[in-house]
Amino acid sequence: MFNNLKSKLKGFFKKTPQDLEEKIYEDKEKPDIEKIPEAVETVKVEPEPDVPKLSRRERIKAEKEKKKESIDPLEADFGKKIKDKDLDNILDELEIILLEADVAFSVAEEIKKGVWENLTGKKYSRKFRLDEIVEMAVRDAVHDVLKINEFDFDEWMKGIEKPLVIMFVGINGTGKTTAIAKMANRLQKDGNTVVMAACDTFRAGAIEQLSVHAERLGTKIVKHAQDADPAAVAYDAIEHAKSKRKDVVLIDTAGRMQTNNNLIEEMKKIARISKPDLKIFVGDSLAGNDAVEQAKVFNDAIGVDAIILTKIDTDAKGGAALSIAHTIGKPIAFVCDGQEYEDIQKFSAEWMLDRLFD
Ligand SMILES: Nc1nc2c(ncn2[C@@H]2O[C@H](COP(=O)(O)OP(=O)(O)OP(=O)(O)O)[C@@H](O)[C@H]2O)c(=O)[nH]1
Ligand SMILES: [Mg+2]
Repeated sequence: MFNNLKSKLKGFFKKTPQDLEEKIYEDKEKPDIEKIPEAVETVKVEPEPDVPKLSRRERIKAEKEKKKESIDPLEADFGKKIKDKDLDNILDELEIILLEADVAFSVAEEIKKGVWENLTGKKYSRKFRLDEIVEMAVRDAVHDVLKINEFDFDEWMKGIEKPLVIMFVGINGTGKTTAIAKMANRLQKDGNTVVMAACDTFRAGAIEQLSVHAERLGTKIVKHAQDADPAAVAYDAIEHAKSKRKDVVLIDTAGRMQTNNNLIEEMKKIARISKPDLKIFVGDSLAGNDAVEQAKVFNDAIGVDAIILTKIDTDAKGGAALSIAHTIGKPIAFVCDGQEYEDIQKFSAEWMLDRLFD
């Protein structure tokens, strides 16, 4: 009797879900809701004949490998512990790379300290070497600094009431006047009307220099005589732009050392009168350690909004970008890479990272 029941049950388990369904309705029996899903499940889990069976050890190993893949290399909880001595050695090497790329010493030190604090005592996945882990962490730290408040000038422009006023500041000879000419060219090509304000009334020849660019580019320039009050020039340029419905006013200012208090005060006055929508600090990519002090003084005086880094075409690697951005926490809007009007590009953190490390 039991043998018969066993063979019936065998037959039942070999059936597919469709067979079962057909069978149930063929017999015109009321479907047993409790039994059907159970039966379907049993059919589904029948082992495939050609799947190799793993031993317990093999299964554990496979499971670990699977876990490894989904793990952050810096947070592996079953990896190798980072030894402070090894970490110090690798970080010293990376610091030299940063210094060779013109990153200011204080900034390189701070980045190193931050990475050390993040990694000390941590475990890391055996899939990586320690130097790879540390380089990844330094790259991340640098990337974070460069990405701070990413600044898309063209997007920013769309939201500002016209005429929008942009003031350029920085120490002597960093490329402010050239950057203004490049920006005028870029803005005009995008269909904007531009007014240049010749507010460097301090250096002999500065008004003439800007006038030459204005003439070449067909840009309106507002200028006064040498030694005139630069704030008054800025005011006139903005009034002109308002009355003639011009789109953008670009204010050129005299180069001034961060140590010259009189000229720093004069710059504050230009900013107070012209109320710029954007104050751009123009920094030389070769500035090195000095970049930190410059950026601090200009930022404290008028509140810098963005940075243009110039002369990136020289043999500078561009570490000044990192120093300035790290010191004042402001975004780098553009980099200038030559003396032609087209030599101005939007800044990209990824591009700078490759330049620094490769
Ligand atoms: N190679 C290179 N030279 C540049 C770049 N930008 C500016 N220059 C050159 O740097 C020199 C100084 O440029 P300016 O634009 O006069 O600098 P500035 O900041 O206005 O100078 P001051 O008004 O005296 O403070 C000029 O010879 C420019 O041609 C650049 O991106 N690359
Ligand atoms: Mg100038």
